[in-house]
Formats: sequence, C-alpha cells, structure tokens
Amino acid sequence: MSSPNPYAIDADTLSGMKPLRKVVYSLGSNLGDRLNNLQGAVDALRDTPDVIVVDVSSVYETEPVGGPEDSPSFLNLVVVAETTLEPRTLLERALAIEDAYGRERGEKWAPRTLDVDLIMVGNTSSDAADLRLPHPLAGERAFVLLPWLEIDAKGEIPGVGEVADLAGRVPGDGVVRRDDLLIEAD
Ligand code: PH2
Ligand code: MG
Ligand code: MG
Repeated sequence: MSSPNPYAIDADTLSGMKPLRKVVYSLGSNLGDRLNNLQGAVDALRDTPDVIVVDVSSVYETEPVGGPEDSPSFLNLVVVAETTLEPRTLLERALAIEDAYGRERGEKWAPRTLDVDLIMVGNTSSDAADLRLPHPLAGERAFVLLPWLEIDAKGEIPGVGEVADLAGRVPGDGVVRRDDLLIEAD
C-alpha cells in the first residue's frame, strides 16, 4: 500500500480551512428583566459551537434612539467573537436567541426583550434586506461604539472607519456605563 498522498485535498481538509472571522454583536434590551435577557444572550453565544467569544463589554444604560416616544431606556453591551460560521448562520442563531427570550416582532424599533444585532462579520459586505453588513448605522451609534471601544481599542468597521475615531464623533451623553450590573462571561 502506498503512503497517503500529502497533496490530496479531502472534505475534512476543506472544512478545516474555513476562514476564521471576527464577529461583533450589539446586544440590547429595554423590556422585561433586561440584565437577565442580556446574560441569557451572552450564555447562548458562548454555547454556540464554532463561535468563540473573545470579549464582552460592560453593561451600559442608554437612552433609546428612535422608536416610540415613551420607549424605556436600554441596557446595551457588545460582544467580540471569532467564528467559522457563515454570516447567514450567525443571523439565524441570533434570531433564535431573541426568540428564546420572548422577542416579539411587531413595529420597527418597538421596545424589545432582546435584540441581537450583527455589527460586522470579517470583511463581509451584504446588502440583503434582512442582513446588512457591516451594520449600516453602527458607525453613528454611541450605544454600539462606546461599549465596543472599551473592549477593542483597535477595532474598525470595514469600509467605515476605526471605532476610536467614530466613537469620538458621536455624542456620548446618553450612554452611561453601569458598573453595578455584572454579566458573567467565564
Ligand atoms: N436599538 C434600536 C433602536 N434604538 N437605542 C438604544 N439606546 N439601544 C438600542 O439597542 C437600540 C436603540 C434598534 O434595534
Ligand atoms: Mg438593533
Ligand atoms: Mg435587531
């Protein structure tokens, strides 16, 4: 019998070559037990096979941007991870996590128990109606940029700019770090 051909490429080798991409999530809640909802989402992301959570920001209390006038304030945080999963698989997983925490899908920007948004997935650019990457508004939102900057000072939104620069350009007064609210992430 001949020895294995070192140049042969089999399915396993190919799947082992899936690119590892950085993925950034913005999590938000302004309905129900907000901290518990965020903790559940962080747990679910950490439990997702082929998603490696690298860092979780502090929790921030943030003034609602848009939405109905009487919207309650949000708790927001950012998660930085690495993954070999495809963006669409990540989206499906994010929606399933929202569903598990009682997310109702009604009016745009209505108060929600849990919002799990994909901000960027490597250099992926997507214009699909249900999956726009990088997130088109992330570069303008202090509730995304300030938590992100905290854990990823060198971060950048592909094609948009560096998180540190962008964060310096948005008014940050509606975003307050809540050091009294702790997320368990290890
Ligand atoms: N999410 C929105 C709209 N407005 N405002 C804050 N402060 N935090 C959010 O997560 C948020 C928002 C749409 O998803
Ligand atoms: Mg959102
Ligand atoms: Mg969303």
